[in-house]
Amino acid sequence: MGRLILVSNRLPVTLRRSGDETTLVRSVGGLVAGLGPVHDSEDSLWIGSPGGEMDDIRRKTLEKHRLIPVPLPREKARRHYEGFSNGVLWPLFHYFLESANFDPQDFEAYRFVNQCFADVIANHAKPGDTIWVHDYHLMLLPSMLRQQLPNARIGFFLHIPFPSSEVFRVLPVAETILEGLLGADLIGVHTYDYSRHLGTAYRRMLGREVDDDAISWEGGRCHIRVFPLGINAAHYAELGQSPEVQRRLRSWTRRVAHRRVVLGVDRLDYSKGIPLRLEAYRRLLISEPQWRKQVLFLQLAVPTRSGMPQYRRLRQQVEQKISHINGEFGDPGRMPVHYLYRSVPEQELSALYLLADVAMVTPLRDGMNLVAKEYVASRTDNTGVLVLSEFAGVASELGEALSINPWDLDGTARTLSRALSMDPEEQKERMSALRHRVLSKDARQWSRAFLDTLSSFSGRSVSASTSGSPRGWQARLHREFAAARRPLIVLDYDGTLTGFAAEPGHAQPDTDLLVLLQKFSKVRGLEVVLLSGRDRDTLAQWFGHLNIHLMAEHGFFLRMRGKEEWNEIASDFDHSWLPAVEEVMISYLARTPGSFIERKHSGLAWHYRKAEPELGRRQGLELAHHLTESFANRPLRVLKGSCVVEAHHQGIGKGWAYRTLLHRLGKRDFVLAAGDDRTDEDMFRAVESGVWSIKIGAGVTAARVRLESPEELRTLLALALEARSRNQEASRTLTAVPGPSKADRAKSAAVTRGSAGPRRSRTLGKR
Ligand code: ADQ
Repeated sequence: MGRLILVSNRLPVTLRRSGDETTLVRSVGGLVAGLGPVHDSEDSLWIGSPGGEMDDIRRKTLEKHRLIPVPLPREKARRHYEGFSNGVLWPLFHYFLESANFDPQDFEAYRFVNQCFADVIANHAKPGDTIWVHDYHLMLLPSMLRQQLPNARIGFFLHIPFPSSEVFRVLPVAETILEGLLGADLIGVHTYDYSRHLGTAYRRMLGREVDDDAISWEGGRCHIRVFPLGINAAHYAELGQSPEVQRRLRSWTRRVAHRRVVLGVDRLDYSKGIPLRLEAYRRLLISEPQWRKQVLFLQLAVPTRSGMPQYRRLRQQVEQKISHINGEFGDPGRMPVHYLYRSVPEQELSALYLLADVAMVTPLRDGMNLVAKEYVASRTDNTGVLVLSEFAGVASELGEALSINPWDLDGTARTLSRALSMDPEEQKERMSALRHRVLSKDARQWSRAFLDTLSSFSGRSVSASTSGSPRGWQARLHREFAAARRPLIVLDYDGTLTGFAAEPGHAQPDTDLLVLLQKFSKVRGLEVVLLSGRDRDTLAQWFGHLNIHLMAEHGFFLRMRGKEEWNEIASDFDHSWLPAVEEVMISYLARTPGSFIERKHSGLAWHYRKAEPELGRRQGLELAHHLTESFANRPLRVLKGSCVVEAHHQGIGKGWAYRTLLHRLGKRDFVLAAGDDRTDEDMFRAVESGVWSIKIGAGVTAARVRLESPEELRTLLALALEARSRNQEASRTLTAVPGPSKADRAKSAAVTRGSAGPRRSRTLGKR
């Protein structure tokens, strides 16, 4: 078993030096709350920046706690943290578009810092280790790590929301960020919404197919899964009973003097919605004056990112708001808002959770929000009311809370009034249901679920197409083809046997190719199939004279070798969606000069090879997305190929065609299947292990091996043919050699026992 390497931007501690002594203080925040228990109980290392000067003493203190610092130059670290991470990604991912200020130099620093992390991790990682990267500060790291450690097990967890792709695409480097994450075997997020948004971004912005919540890429498969973070609920429940917490609770109870307590606990961040929460409270005090003397609003705010101007402004705004409310409704000695701007020890926090009749967790956006869960876990007597923003990730788990929209100030005020007046029976009913949920999933289970899922995915992720020396596999393929008795070769045409022409009609086969196919068609025992997306007439016109099988429209039609007629492989398909899809394609035709529609029996294809490349690419992504979403309930499949978007009957595809073909032709002892685009991926996924599936060109693939161009494939095929002729030549020579003596025969049988027939012939023939 390898170790777990946790990676986050900051180490979970701050170093304090007094005299000769260096001590560690654990930082506050959701990430530390979630991962702290994992680090405490696992054989793990935690790698992150120390957030200050480093020297030997500090380094050694950290190492004692299995903490490894990543040293960063100060200015780069600032640009990475304040510039890009918290000046762009944080606001954008929380839907504060106008607060995101993109500066290319900040992004360069972001890239630089991610690379520093990759280098330190690569120095510490050993084979078998699991690397678990956390959060938005390190979104390029998975792919950087994958380059340095191709076989590593890499997970990534995003603690903040992943926004709608409409918001995400505002980011000038959005595509780079998406590519950066692909190096992970598994990406975890808190909610289904975030996973859907991420999948849509891959589909729309990179044109990646996301199937089974996974994205295939050149080096493997990257899965997206939902893991809502839990807290150590049992700990909060126990903590509340401790004498220290009870003492603090008594002291607070005296101070609040019979008033009802409404509690807010947050990092002082604009995403947490503190000013709007205070305004909603103010409106309650205006509309229902009876609460003015009966309620205390206690806002606990922990300082955060205080070097950044937005955060300094927020602090001022919150403090002004509080003094207004206190000025408006307070009496000396009885203020309606009590404000604490500091981090408090967990015993204090626990006492406040026990004190509060109502907890207001009202962020404008929040990835999850652990305060809501901590409050619920603390309320062991099932009293108390949670008022919860519908824009917190945790809202999808805590349905029994009173839900609010934080922008609806009067609505929030009314809900707060309802919370303050809720009878104990209803409180109990809601709180016990909430507690049940929060207690059932804690931080340990969360990390276990993530790590178990990660280990089930990795290992399978590294595509065979990247392994082994090219020479090695080609020689093996040739040997196997030469020895096979019933081989099968399935070839796509455009992009596989020939390059692309601007007009599909101009891509006629050249003489060399026809001669090559002719030679193949004469090989005894061999079945050759041309499986193309093209229509029947074109294939018949170009290849009809050859003694090979033809499959048109991705296998919808089959023309067996030596026959004139085409057969429709399946005829009971629902065609009714065709006109509606055609209408959508026509609208894209009008908007994309140079594009055109190809009408086939099995579906429609919109080609944009001749369009302006960038426009064509964007329109292609959009059309594919449009069709996928709008026709989700119809029996059609949308595929993005190379400069083409196709819609055809569900179930039809080259994978299905391949299986049908095998069924008709019977078992084969050698199969080569070559193709270049997404439509061929269907076939690559359908083939059995042992089949030589060959991807032509760059890009996503499930194929076993890769060649760069149609020319390389033609060379491979020509050499395969030669190898087979040599082999047959050798067998003939063998038959012509005068029979060996009885003693020789016995000797050679002993040498070659167990090896395949033709191979034995060649060995003997050479002698
Ligand atoms: P945060 O934005 O930090 O986390 P949250 O999940 O609420 O938000 O965690 C805050 C943590 O800080 C809680 O454990 C809380 O107890 C503690 N805390 C807050 N104020 C404090 C104070 N004054 N003194 C001491 N402790 C205090 C990010 C995302 C969240 C996501 C987490 C975890 O923004 O949406 O839930 O990561 O993934």
